[in-house]
Amino acid sequence: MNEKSAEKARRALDKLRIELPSWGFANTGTRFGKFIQAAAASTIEEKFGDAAQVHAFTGACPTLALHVEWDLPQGRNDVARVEQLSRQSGIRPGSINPNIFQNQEYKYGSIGNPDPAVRKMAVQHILECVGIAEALESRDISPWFADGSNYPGSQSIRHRMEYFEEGLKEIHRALKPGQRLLIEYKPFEPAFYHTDVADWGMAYLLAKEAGPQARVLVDTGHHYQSQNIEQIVAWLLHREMIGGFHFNDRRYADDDLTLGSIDPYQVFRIFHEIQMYEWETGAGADIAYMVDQSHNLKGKIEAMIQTVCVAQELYARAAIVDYERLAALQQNCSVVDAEETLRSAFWEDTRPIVAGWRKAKGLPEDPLRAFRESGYLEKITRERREKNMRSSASYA
Ligand code: LRH
Ligand code: MN
Repeated sequence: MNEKSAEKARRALDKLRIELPSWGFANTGTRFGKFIQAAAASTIEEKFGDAAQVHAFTGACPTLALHVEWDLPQGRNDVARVEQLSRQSGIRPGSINPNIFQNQEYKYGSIGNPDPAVRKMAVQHILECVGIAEALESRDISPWFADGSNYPGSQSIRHRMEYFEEGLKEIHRALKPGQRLLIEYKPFEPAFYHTDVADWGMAYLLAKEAGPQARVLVDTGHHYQSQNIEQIVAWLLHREMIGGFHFNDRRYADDDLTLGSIDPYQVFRIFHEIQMYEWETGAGADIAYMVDQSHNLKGKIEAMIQTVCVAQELYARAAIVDYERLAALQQNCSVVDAEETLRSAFWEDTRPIVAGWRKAKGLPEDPLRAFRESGYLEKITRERREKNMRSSASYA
């Protein structure tokens, strides 16, 4: 790789920040159960501590996404505790994720529920999340709605749209200046006939309807197999309606596997669309890069370190694309040369550059190895084993 490209990669790495999900450090599973890890985090203290480890070894993830019911079960009353943990760990609270899918009342939906009392309850919870975000100086409130139905005819799809429009407008009215409402879409699961916010277009229209501080959140696992995700990203960039990503990887559905473990070229193509947009417009795309994974078999902290490293390597590859040349080749419809210009960047091994970037920042060149040699895992395993092994593994 020539020095010009290496410098472009280093500048891109200086910019890239990845937000980690608190729930990615906890024992999670599938509907067929979960395999308990003795070292997993189960308290907000442990989640901040583990996130601080990943940031200490990678230097790229200074914020932690919080899921309110799981991390702030007392709502606003837990804010002071979270602020204290943030000061202790050096990790800032990131996006605030409401939980409008777990409570029994949400059986037939949250803000899309035919029952106005349940809609009110869901909107109230999200309004409390807006308050928590303000108190924690977090910018983004990112609700995901499991709302939908399982059988044709069992719900009015159009009535539920109206409920969503009303609810999101009420929430948007409560946003403080600078705050953003990130609307996440998902085609199915847990609803298996229709999901109210099923794709980017529905999220886009609801965000536009809600107000100017609403954006769309793209979870890479929330797409049908044949969907062209980078084309969706290009649309949302073009319309300045993309707010953030939940990065993960999948072979089949919303598998929440580690980033780039199945299709690294997919992630590269997404980063390419963003960096070519930034090159062409000269404007930084205002995107929150977040991870949303559940590590059922891999060690939680190791999986996070892997994820951040892969994101850095792929983001650096997209940064070294010769955009001047590519734009000219696209204009001339030089198909093969344009493709080769993009692909040749993908085949560049950016790991030495990323390792050098870390070294220059006083970070370990190999974060995974440094973490393994740190003894942190052995320490938390001793501290947490007894508590974790007591927790239930079964689904039903
Ligand atoms: C839904 C989702 C959402 C989170 C949850 C943990 O599939 O992607 O972003 O709230 O996972
Ligand atoms: Mn998600």
